[in-house]
Amino acid sequence: MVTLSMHRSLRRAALAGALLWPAAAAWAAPVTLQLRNAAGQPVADAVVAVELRGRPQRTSTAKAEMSQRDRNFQPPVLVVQTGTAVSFPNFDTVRHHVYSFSPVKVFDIKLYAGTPAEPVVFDKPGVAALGCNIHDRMSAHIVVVDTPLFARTDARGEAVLDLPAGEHRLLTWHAAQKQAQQLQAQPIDVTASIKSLVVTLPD
Ligand SMILES: [Cu+2]
Repeated sequence: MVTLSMHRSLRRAALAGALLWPAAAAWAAPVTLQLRNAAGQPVADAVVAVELRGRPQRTSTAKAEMSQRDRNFQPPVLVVQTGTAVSFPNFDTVRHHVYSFSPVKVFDIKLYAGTPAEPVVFDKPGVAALGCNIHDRMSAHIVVVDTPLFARTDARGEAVLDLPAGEHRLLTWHAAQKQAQQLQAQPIDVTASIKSLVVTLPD
């Protein structure tokens, strides 16, 4: 027997389901991506990003930080969505002069202490190599992707992304690859039941 209150809650659930349907169509589940080089070894500090078919996604609100501490960039690799405003706080007592000559974003923050007032907006996808005019050995990369689905691999070469089932475009980047300023694309097929995927990185 269906009581009135059951009826109501069923109707509410149906209504909520209907409202949520567009999100449900892209129903996502966590998938562990295990990045390996050609020799089968795990690759740490690599970037993985997944573009859903034909849907480049930019942001106008995301913020991120590439800090300087102990005369090093932290993190060594920062991955952000296209449109992200990146600030460059300096936690050292010395001044830094951070720059990029990479076509994806050419910029130059002249000698500064503390946090420069204006963040740098990374408005094109690609890879920016950073340096410091004062400290030659300081280097880092900012990897910019047209998707909110991105991560950096941990010490075991793994990263977890919430992925909907389907055929997607997987983008990867790591510091040792031959084409230093280009993400590499390969197709991936995510099935509904998949929990992990081994990804072999191109050279
Ligand atoms: Cu410096």
